[in-house]
Amino acid sequence: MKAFYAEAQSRHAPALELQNGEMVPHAESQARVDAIMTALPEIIASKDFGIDPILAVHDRGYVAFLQRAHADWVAAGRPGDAFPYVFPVRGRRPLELSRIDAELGQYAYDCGTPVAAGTWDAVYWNAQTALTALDNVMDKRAPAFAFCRPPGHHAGRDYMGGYSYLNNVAIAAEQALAKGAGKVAVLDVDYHHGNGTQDIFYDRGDVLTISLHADPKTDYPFYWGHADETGEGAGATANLNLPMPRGTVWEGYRSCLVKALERVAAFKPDLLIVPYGADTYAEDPISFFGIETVDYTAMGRLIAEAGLPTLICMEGGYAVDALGANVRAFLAGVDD
Ligand code: SP5
Ligand code: ZN
Repeated sequence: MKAFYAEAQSRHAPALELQNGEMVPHAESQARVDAIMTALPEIIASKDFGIDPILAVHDRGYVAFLQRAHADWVAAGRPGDAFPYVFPVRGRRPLELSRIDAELGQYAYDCGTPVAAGTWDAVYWNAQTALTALDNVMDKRAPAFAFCRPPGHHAGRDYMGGYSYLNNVAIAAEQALAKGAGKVAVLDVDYHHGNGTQDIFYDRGDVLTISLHADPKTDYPFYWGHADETGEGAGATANLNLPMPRGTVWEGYRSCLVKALERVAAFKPDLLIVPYGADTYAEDPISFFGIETVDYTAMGRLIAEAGLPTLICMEGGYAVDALGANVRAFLAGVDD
């Protein structure tokens, strides 16, 4: 399968994140890149589609903030990466905010998603990677792998969180519609709920969003991903959440995936986008499912049986030692 990446994506290298009360080394590390690279036969460099496809999804003010946040942080005399510490829980109404801390809180929802020196360059090219892989899928009608990194599925129209800054999957979905696809389905198989993608398309009938994930009653991101979130307006019924308990192994996961694929088939999309996270893996250090490496091949195969043009975008997966094997196993299943 063709795989796409842009070198600039490696410029995002945050040092630390806040996890359960401690500043710890950032789980979304360059070591993940090295691990996945070894699993991919040939990497094709991404093309530049410009800023417009990004602005078709994301708020202009948010994008401008991402571009200057780290410079503003440095100008304020701060060390390291730009971190929020105060959040507008009473509502994010438009305010003329100038202090970097106020803006960080306005645009972030957690303390795991710092803005580092190279973050903007990295996420700009990350989106280009998704767009290049999409171009390949639409052109060749063969599946493609966008080696997106950092992840994207937690990022909303105007917010960052969950290691995500720009929503690569949403940018690709919107571009596919602009290029003539009538309907797009997103099938998110990362361990965590794809809250950003859900929010972006919540009132849309042309994009079906499905997420299989750990129950938000016990797991991040807590405030989204519950089964009663089904969409609204034109998108009523076009969102499906399939939360599963901690400890879920392939057998239980598989029956949820079959349900999800039935919904995809009924929707009759022109394109399927799969945000793939290897953090469902049994040994993942921050997650609690029991999927094994061989199961990823079965997962990929089931998804391929949908018989749709398919774009796979990388999301999470933090067991670095097994990450290459897990990605390879999944892609092998899709390619079978
Ligand atoms: C893309 C993606 O996978 N983002 C995940 C972001 C999760 N951030 C919070 C994780 C908290 C995990 N706490 C469990 C610690 C176990 N020692
Ligand atoms: Zn995840």
